[in-house]
Amino acid sequence: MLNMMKSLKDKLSKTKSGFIDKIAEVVSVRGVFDEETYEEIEEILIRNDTGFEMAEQIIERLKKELKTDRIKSVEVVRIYLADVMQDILFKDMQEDDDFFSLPEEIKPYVIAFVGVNGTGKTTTIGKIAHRFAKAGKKVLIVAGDTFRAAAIDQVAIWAERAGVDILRSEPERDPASVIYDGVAKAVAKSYDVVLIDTAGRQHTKDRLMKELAKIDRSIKKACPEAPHETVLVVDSTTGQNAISQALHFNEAIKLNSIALTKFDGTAKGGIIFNIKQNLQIPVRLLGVGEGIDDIENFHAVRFVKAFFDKGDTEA
Ligand SMILES: Nc1nc2c(ncn2[C@@H]2O[C@H](COP(=O)(O)OP(=O)(O)OP(=O)(O)O)[C@@H](O)[C@H]2O)c(=O)[nH]1
Ligand SMILES: [Mg+2]
Repeated sequence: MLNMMKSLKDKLSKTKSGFIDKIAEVVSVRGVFDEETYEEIEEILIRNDTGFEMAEQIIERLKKELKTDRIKSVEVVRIYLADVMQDILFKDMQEDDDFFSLPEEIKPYVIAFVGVNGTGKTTTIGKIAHRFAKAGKKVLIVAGDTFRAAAIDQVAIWAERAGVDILRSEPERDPASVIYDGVAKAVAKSYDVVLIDTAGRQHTKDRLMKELAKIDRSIKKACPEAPHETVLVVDSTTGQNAISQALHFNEAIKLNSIALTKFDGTAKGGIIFNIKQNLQIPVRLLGVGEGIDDIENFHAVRFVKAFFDKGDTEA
């Protein structure tokens, strides 16, 4: 656990320097907590994709907290800000939420991955497959991105790395029918988990959104209660657009959770607060690198700790 904490902290270092360190800088340069300082902090929050309303909410709470105390050091602000943000993220959330712990009675547990182009769907599936395989689960990846031959090869490489089975087809077959075959196979052969890869698609393209609804129907034909989880994979560097992606995808196929990828590469961590403010869909996974182990359950407390910790002490 300590090791994991440390690595998460390291991986968030870029995000921190674009966000928390800037706030600390403002506070130490200005030295006082006047309106202007608060405005500058608010601006940093907004620039980091927190969203206007969320930034206002954070500032308001910070003002309230700080007023009672009148302490004006950077360290104290760091602590208060961490508290306020943790509170906001933690609200209505189960801290022990574990994506990788599946209900025993559901077999196969079918998880579909959707999202716009290049967000990290295939990579995320590879990482998740590896986790489940390590836990002794019988995993089937379904190569439902039949659009490009290269996409099928890419997901096949991940299946091999993770040591799990894959159902693949010839390129350009109808994705809904390939996915039907995959889920039907998993039902027949008693797989524990099915991970369905889908082609990246723009949320504004009606035809592609309809295709997603068709995919959903064909999954249900093979397994009526499935998909048990539909994950929207969002690139954390996308900014505000993430919200509109989620709303559009959620209309085509009911989303259960969000995997926020490339969190290691963004200097703008605020999107996580923005999602909390604007969507009813929880972030359950964080992608923090390109390697097979670079995936984490999202825990508000751990996340905020990693985010705010100064680096020299163990979180
Ligand atoms: N740094 C970093 N890179 C990531 C992460 N997740 C994915 N990537 C990279 O993002 C790029 C796109 O990843 P893919 O998994 O191919 O994305 P995709 O959503 O399947 O793409 P399409 O199928 O084309 O829509 C690859 O270069 C991945 O290595 C992450 O958490 N961190
Ligand atoms: Mg892909």
